[in-house]
Amino acid sequence: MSMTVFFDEAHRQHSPKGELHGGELVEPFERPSRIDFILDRLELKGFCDIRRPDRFDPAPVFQLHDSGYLNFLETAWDDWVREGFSGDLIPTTIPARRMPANHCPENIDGKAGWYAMAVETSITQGTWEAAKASCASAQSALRHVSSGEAECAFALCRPPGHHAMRDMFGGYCFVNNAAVAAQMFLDSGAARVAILDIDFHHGNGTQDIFYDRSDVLFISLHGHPKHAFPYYSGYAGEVGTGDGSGYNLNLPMGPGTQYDEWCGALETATGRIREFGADALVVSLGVDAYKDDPISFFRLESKDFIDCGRRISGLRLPTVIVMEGGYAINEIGVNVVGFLEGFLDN
Ligand code: SP5
Ligand code: ZN
Repeated sequence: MSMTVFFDEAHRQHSPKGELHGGELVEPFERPSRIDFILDRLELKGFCDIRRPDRFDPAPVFQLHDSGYLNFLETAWDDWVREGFSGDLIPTTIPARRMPANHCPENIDGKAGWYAMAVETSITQGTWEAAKASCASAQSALRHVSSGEAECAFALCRPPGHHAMRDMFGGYCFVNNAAVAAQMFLDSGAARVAILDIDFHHGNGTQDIFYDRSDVLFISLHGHPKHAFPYYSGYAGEVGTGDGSGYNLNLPMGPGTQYDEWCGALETATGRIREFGADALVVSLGVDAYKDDPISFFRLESKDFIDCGRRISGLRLPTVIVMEGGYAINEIGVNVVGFLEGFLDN
């Protein structure tokens, strides 16, 4: 048994020179070689159906993201160069509490801060091309499943997407690939879609996009925002608003959390998904909950990702698995492919 993988090598066009970390520009944690390690492991484990995605479809992306924001992403690099800068685009100013922030600036530095939720994420010449190709992989995986051709598919997305809000980039994310896949499930006939986000970080972008909607249930297991990025989002009290009230479930956990506790949260999540009556599932698959991840603080072992994949597969739903984070480069392939193997094994 195997699973079709969708992947576009255009991800390489997004390759920032540095990431602002600890007061220095360090080699970015979210780097192109992450994908190479995953591809190597897929090959070793016999996942041979690896396809390039079809063309990028902008329609569902414009449905979920702000058009001014998408236009910014498309033109940001050229505007930056025109301004006279030659380094990667990193905003220096973000609208902070009590600033009126009623007008998007025209200046590119101001504009980039307007559309940013964090400043560790640089924009480079090929960022927009890579982000579109990444989203196209999620879209092709979605079509592969929603057409009934397969019960599941894996979108090997890079850059990741779950921190991308309706009108903000950051956390290494630009376009919310998982949200786009969920929306496309709905557009193809599903009445209720669940998004289960097991990346170590809170999926603040996905939460933001569906916060007032009851047709998409969003559940995130993550490092408690008291201690972990994105810090200002991810508390258990964030349950949704209006029609969406009760359709957002945050399960934050503290430093040192191991699989027994994490798995309890996973069971809470799968229980809620069953009760919701989801017709389809999108998994935001980050493997940064791994014990040796350099920027995270959970203690999952490689074998735990296999068990986790098995349990999620037990939901027996049409499923699109979307790649998010994971920065322990040497183990990223083992952990991602372990999840897929567990998923297929159930
Ligand atoms: C997709 C994804 O996983 N994005 C994560 C973005 C995290 N960006 C900022 C991380 C700051 C981490 N600081 C941790 C210090 C550890 N010693
Ligand atoms: Zn993450």
